[in-house]
Amino acid sequence: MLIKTPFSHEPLPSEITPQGVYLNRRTALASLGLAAASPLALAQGIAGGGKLPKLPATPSTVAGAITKDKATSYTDATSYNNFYEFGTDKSDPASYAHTLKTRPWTVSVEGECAKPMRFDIETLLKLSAMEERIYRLRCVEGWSMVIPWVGYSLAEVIKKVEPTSKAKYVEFTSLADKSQMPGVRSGVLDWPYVEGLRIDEAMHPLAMLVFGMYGELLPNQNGAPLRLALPWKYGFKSAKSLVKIRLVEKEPVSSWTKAAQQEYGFYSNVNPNVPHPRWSQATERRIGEDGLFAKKRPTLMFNGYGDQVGQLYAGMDLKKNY
Ligand SMILES: Nc1nc2c(c(=O)[nH]1)N[C@H]1C(S)=C(S)[C@@H](COP(=O)(O)O)O[C@H]1N2
Ligand SMILES: [Mo]
Repeated sequence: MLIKTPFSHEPLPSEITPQGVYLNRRTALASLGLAAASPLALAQGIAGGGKLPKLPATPSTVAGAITKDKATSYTDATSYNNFYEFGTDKSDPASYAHTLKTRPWTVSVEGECAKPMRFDIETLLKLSAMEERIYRLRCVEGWSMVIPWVGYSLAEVIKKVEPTSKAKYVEFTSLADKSQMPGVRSGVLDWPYVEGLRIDEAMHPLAMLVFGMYGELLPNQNGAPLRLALPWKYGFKSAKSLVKIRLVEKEPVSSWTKAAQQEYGFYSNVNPNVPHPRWSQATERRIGEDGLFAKKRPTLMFNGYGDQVGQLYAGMDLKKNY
């Protein structure tokens, strides 16, 4: 005898949607999804990769958060990367970062604070409303990009743990796992990758904790599942694949400062007037504009964010504090 169970896979008549209605709903959803993905980049005719889950966001209202510069293509932004944990060639992160496991993932926020916490990545994704911001990114090597990031101000997370009066600086640590990151077996840097900010820099609304780009979750090569974006500093300050945020009393020593102290100062603000010891910082090459007739662009003080962040450095000698 054949007994019909409630778990039968045969659909109930009420579950069957007429095909026309179904197709209409699909096209409606598709356009909705597109609109929700990256309104700012799409307004410039620039699409995301379309392979990663969408991360909807609303355009940021933070002053200076949306540059009018045209965003770099998704292909360029995801194939020309610095992420030494996966190798030192620009193409290495795109080739090898697929081995990075971004779930489960926790970030501990600790040190000089009343309420140290371990945040699960899913909790961080819901901690504050997702904003889309278009930031310029200036690499110390002399190239730049323009990236539509998705995330929110780093201050949102720091506030949660209630920093004490001893919290003068913030230290950021990236994952360093040899089994997932082939570059960590090499000695190019002293792993894990560590960076630091003064607390007021970290609390500045433009200092961003990033979970996505181009309206989608971050690709691994760009620092999934979360990284920093500090648009007025050289790119290396924006540490990727963060596992620890530590509030500290003394100025942290970054991996780059350890590697070459004369070349990488603590502040590392973009400054066309302070050359790197081995090259000028006066101009830059915008990735995607590198045709035969492409002109180099002049590099701007604080990467063009001086109106917003200049006050943080009032009275400081920026040649000494490079
Ligand atoms: N953990 C880690 N973070 C890192 C790096 C790195 O090698 N390891 N490279 C930095 C440098 S030099 C730059 S220019 C930016 C590049 O970010 P993008 O690949 O998303 O453009 O990431 C920064 N963050
Ligand atoms: Mo960089």
